[in-house]
Amino acid sequence: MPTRIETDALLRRSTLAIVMGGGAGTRLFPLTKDRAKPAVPLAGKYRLVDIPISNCINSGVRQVYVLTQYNSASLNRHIARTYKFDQFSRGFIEVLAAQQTPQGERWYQGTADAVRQNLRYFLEGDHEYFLILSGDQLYRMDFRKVMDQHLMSGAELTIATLPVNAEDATGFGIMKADASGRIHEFVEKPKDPAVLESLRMPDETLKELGLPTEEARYQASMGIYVFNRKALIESLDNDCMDFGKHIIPAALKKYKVHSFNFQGYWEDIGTIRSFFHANLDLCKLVPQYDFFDSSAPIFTHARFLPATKINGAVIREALISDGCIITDAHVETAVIGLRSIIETGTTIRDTIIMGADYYAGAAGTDQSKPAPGIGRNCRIEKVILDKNVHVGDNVVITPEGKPENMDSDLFYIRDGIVVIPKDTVIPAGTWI
Ligand code: ADQ
Ligand code: ADP
Repeated sequence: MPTRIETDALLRRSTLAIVMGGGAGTRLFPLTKDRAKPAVPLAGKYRLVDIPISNCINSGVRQVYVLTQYNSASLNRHIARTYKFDQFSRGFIEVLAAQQTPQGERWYQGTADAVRQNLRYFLEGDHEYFLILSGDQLYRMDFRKVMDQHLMSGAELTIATLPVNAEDATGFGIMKADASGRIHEFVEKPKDPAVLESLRMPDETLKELGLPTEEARYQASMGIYVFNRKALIESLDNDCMDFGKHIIPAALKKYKVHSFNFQGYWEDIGTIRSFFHANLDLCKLVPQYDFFDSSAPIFTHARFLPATKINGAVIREALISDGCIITDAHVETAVIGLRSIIETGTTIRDTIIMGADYYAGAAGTDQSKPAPGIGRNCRIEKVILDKNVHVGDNVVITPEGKPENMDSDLFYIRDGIVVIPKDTVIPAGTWI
């Protein structure tokens, strides 16, 4: 077993983290309409990318690249303002956008392709370990434990895994490992029930993990990988596009590939539906994900906003971020983002309000445009209201009586959730 000091030193000096910040961005559309996926606001005051970066920092990994499909001002601004290391440390967090590469006319086509196209940057340093992370997951993981196990097992590639049920298994890379944790089979998103059955986790493993044996479980890839340098270089020396579909199955034949069994809350937040539910889960009496854990805090841009002002309201199970002004409103199961203004008589239920980047009349803003905020006597239910949206008085927004999915000028509906895109102005009296 490596000592704590040895593992810490390897994570600090010899490990480079690569956050996969998103491909085409269709699954979170329209939240990704005007911004790169890692910049999508989360839980009122964070952005998606804060989760993997905070996990890195809390685990001692301070050299991080974020790969994204295109550059967006909000992402660059967020990273530049939030993550600064002192000049004596070798730490950095940098965004690499597909559009900026010299061969820029060819966009990334898959996760492996995205890493391959930037390999020259990744290999510049003398890093021995490459930690590849997804950018759209809500979880807290101590990568020191992953690294301990990677070193102890002598693996050249370690994949973080968690047990899932049969229904979910078809959406993941599913593998079969032996008692030592070595993986011998890996099938990306198995659709064939016979194949799935053959990958079922043995009862002994379930017992070891303290899980009931009645229900079938499958060992699923979390899309989190630790590659040794040589294994990464060799694995990408081809035209394969995807880690899950191509690189991992091929690696099993050539390298020692082990699984790391993760235990804890983990949620994919890469679709409108999962993003919506994970945010609202944070409003519960005891949320599954703990933003209050000060031993491994989630970092974000420190904004120096005033405390929220509440001029009378009924608020039940809600997150209220900094800098809001709420007047005689009814708020139930809702995430209320930064600088939200909510006027008298308005009801907000099962909704995410992302807030605003500025207040009315702020210098440098377009004064002719109605200010962000929600007017009087509105009813807003099952909605994601993106940033800087103006909602006039007497507006109703609800998916009730509408199709599960639809597009219109002012809004989109995805999986029965209404999404109002950034900067939209909804005139007074509108019924959606
Ligand atoms: P998926 O999530 O379906 O499966 P994929 O679409 O390849 O895999 O995305 C993985 C991550 O990379 C996501 O965070 C995505 O946003 C990002 N990404 C995709 N294309 C990218 C690109 N061109 N540039 C930058 N980032 C990009 C994967 C594995 C499965 C595993 C699940 C777990 O393939 O085996 O079970 O993740 O969620
Ligand atoms: P945050 O991290 O607070 O979400 P952003 O970096 O997205 O912040 O934006 C916050 C700051 O950026 C604002 O204080 C403002 O100065 C500026 N800003 C961003 N978008 C706009 C906009 N549409 N109009 C005016 N200012 C903006």
